[in-house]
Amino acid sequence: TPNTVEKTPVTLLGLGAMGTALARAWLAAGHPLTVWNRTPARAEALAAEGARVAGSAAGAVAANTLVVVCLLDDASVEEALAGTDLTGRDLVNLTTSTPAQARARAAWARERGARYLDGGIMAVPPMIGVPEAGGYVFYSGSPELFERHRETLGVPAGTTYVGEDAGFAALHDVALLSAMYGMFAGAAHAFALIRKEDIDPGALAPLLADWLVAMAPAVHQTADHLRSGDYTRGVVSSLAMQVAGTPTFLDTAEQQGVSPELLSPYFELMRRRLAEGSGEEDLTGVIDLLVR
Ligand code: FVH
Repeated sequence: TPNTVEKTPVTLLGLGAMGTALARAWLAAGHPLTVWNRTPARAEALAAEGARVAGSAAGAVAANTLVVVCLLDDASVEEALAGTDLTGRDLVNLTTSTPAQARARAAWARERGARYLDGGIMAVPPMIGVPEAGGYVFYSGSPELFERHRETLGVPAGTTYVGEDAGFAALHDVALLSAMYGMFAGAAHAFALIRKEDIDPGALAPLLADWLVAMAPAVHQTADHLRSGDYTRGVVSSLAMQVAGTPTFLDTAEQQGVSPELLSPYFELMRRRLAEGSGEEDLTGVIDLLVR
C-alpha cells in the first residue's frame, strides 16, 4: 500500500543470547531478516517468528547489503566470515573486541571490499528492544555508514556514535565496563563487611545503590580536572584527608574478618600520590599513576 514504509533488510550472523534478542527486535519492527548460526537449532524458533534461515554464513552474507555480526569473540568473527564474499557489504560488528582487534577488523573488511562499523553493546539481552531500559550501542568507524543505517541500528537499542576510529566503540565499551567492575568490587567488599552480622543484605542493597548513584556525578569533576590540569579545583574531600581515613577501612575489614584485597591496591595508589605532595588534590591524580 502507499503507506507501507520499506524497512531495510538485515542479515544477522550469531544467535546467542544477544543475537537472538537483536533478531527479535528487528523482526518485531518489520525488518526482513536473514539469520545464520553455527549451531542451526538455535535458528528454529526465529524461523517460526518470520526470519529467513540461511544454510551457510556465505548465503546469509549474500542475502543483504547490511550484515550484522554478533558472535562470541573476534576469533569467531574471523571463522564465521572466512568463506564469505564481503564485496559491497555494510558490515556492522557488534562482537565485543579490543580496540586493536576492531581496528584490524576494519582494515580486514576494507581489504575485502566492505564498509565497516564497529559496535560495543551497553545492554544485556533483556534490555534489547525495550527503549525504556536505557540500553544503547557505541558505534565507531565509517560516519557515512552510521548515518545510512542509523534508523535500522536504532531499533534494538539506542545508538551513540563515538568517532571514525574503528577502535573507539570498543574502547568506550571497555572503559565503561571496567568502571562497572570497579563498582561491583566495591559492592562486594561492602556486602562482605556485613556478611557475618545480623544485617539483612536486602536492607543494605538499596542504601548501597542510592549511595553509588549519589557519588557517580563525581566523574564530572574528574573530567574537569583532567581537562584543566588543575586537580585541586572545587575539591571538597582532599586526598590528604582520605588517605588519613584508610586505616579505618583496613581495620574495619580486619575486625570483620574480610580480606582487604579489593580495596588495598586503590589505597596504595592514593598513598603514592599523596607522597608526591598532592594532598590538596582529590583522587584524580591516581589516573596519572595508572597511565604508563
Ligand atoms: N549477553 C550479554 O550479557 C552481553 C551483553 C553485552 C554484549 N555482549 C557481547 O555480545 C556478543 C555475543 O554475546 P552472546 O550473549 O550472544 O553470547 P553467547 O550466547 O555465548 O553466543 C555466542 C555466539 O557466538 C557463536 N560462536 C561462537 N564461536 C563461534 C565460531 N567459532 N564460529 C561461529 N560462531 C561462533 C555461537 O554459536 P553457537 O555456539 O550457537 O554455534 C553463538 O551464536 C559477545 O561478544 C559478548 O561479549 C553480550
